[in-house]
Amino acid sequence: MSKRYYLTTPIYYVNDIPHIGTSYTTVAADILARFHRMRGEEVLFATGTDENAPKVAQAATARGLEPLPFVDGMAERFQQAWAQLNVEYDVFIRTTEPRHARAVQAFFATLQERGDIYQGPYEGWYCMSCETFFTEEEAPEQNGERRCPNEPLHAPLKLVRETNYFFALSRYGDRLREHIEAHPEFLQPEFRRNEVLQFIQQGLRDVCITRGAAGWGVSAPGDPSQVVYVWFDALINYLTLVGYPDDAEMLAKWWPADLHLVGKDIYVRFHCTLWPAMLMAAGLPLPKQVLGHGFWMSEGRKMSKTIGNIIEPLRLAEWLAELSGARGEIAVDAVRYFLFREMPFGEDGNFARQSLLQRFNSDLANDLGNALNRSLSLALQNFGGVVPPPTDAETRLRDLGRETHVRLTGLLERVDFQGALAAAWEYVAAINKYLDDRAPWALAKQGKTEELGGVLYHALEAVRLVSLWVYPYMPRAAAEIQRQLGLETRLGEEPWTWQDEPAWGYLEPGAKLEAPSPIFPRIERKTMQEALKNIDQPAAAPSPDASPAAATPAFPPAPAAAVGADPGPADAEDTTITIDDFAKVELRVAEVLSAERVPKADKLLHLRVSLGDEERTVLAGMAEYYEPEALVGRKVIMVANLAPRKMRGLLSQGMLLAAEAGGVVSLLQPDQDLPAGARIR
Ligand code: ME8
Repeated sequence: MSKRYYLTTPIYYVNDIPHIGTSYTTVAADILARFHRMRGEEVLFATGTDENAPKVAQAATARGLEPLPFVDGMAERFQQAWAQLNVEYDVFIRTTEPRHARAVQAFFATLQERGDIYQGPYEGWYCMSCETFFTEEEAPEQNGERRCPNEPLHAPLKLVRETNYFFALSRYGDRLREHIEAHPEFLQPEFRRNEVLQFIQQGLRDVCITRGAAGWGVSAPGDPSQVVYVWFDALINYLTLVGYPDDAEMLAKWWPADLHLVGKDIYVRFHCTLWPAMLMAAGLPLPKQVLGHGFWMSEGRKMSKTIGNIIEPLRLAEWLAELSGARGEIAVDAVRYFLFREMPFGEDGNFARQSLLQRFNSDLANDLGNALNRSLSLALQNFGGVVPPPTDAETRLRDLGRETHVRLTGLLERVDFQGALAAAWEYVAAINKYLDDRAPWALAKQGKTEELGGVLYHALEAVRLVSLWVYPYMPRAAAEIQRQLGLETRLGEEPWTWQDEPAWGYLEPGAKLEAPSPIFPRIERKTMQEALKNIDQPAAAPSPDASPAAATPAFPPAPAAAVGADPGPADAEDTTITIDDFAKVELRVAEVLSAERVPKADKLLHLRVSLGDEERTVLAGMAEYYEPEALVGRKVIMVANLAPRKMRGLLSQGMLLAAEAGGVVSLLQPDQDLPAGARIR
């Protein structure tokens, strides 16, 4: 019996279109599903849509539609997007399906029977965007209203007072903590597990799991006046998918799930506290692992419809295809590659188009593309387009390939997507270095045909190995590599497999090779510069291997005295400063409270910022790069001890820092939510 692997993504709210964020989790699951399938495991990869939420009904109303036709259309949109992103899930669930309503009601009834659901009066502050209740302490009143602690831009919280059903979550704190401590692999990564333990430590409150207003959603069993709270409903999808409550055999086959992949936003409260407690209450085993990943930010903020800074991966792939001339499906693969190469899975990252283009050129066109093109072209020129005969003398890439394969397997088992790609690219670099060192073009000139054949066979076989490693990330590109290696016909016979030790010598000497044609055509420098100039949103942090963008003051230009170091005319050559010089600059986190254009000044924005204990006015030359509204609420970095300067009748009391490269200007900001006024050192 083959090993089984059941993995899930969150089911997404259909009030939003699929974007980089939701695509990130879904593609992550696709990568893992492909990896496990390659290892011969029976995989169940599930995703779906969360359709019973009040905000979904609200979104339908806003479009003048009944909820059902609206969610039908949106669910289709998600399915299409995943297909276009080369995602191959096994099952898709929609929470409006009758099988799911049955599962929710059965689950609810079980908990009622077991005494963990009771009725009582409820009063709480509800954020519709998050579909979450907050206490008065979590959302203190400010200016006569309460705002969502997760995102102040969400609509003000609404007070809900009614008699509802409650789930006795408070009974499960100790058992949850014991389970988490006894199973270190259960909650990953470790730092997020600690957040969960802290959350439980504070004491868990019972959760209100129904709403009194009968309407959109699943009604409580035996009480049609109550609709089940969307989170209680949504989490149960993981059981509906595997046959709960009707198909005991299927449930026994697939439950518990091996992995729930989720973003950090729904990790602590929902997937690591509420859900495991619900399962304990129902007497069901807990999932083997819940993994919480970080967030892609856009313009330094979480991507969301409320903020209006959504990036759509398919639009991005179209843009990349247009700039490079790559086939559409290959550009999609390149975007998939980028998402997992650029940002460590557990952490947050700021999305930057510039980094995407740079990685496309350097990693895909140059490194991988070159390794394939050079080996293929030389084989074509010197061996009439067939696989040359190997020799026993060449072992370097074989040995390194085996070592890398074992390392990579371990990394993917630990869901280190970035680490696995880095390992693969170290090997790609080794292939290119091998070709440089062994200089097959020189061997050809010298007529050393046997040696030449050995070198080329070795390089081609190494590229084939890479195609297997990148297949989970870039399935179409990997297939194209294999096609050019002449393996297309053998694909059907020998599926993509991931053995414990990779076969070496798979390419058959004498088998036909295809003519090389660039899979990732290089983007011209000029095209890249033009494209970056024209983008409508500022690209942000450059990738680690890109040349660092210079930190430039946004405005006003720093008078020498303000940066502490007086360069002095004679010292023009020596631009170094001492640590004491640098210490004179007081850099602090500032929160933008308001922003507006300065009349008759095209470039200037008039900002009010908070430094925690005081407010300042800043005039920043950012009007060409940012809409004023997009800045409000942002935390930026400010030089706080700059001599004030009067401009346009206003006194500017500081300077914001921004990075600039290729005509793109991006404000610097801390990658954690720090309080306004925090010092930078
Ligand atoms: O929360 N970066 O659905 P949702 C990375 N329906 N991942 C992101 C992201 C970003 N900027 N934005 C979203 C819900 N995500 C519930 C889930 S599950 C039983 C119910 C991803 O549409 C990430 O996985 O708001 C996050 O957890 C999920 O989308 C939230 O999707």
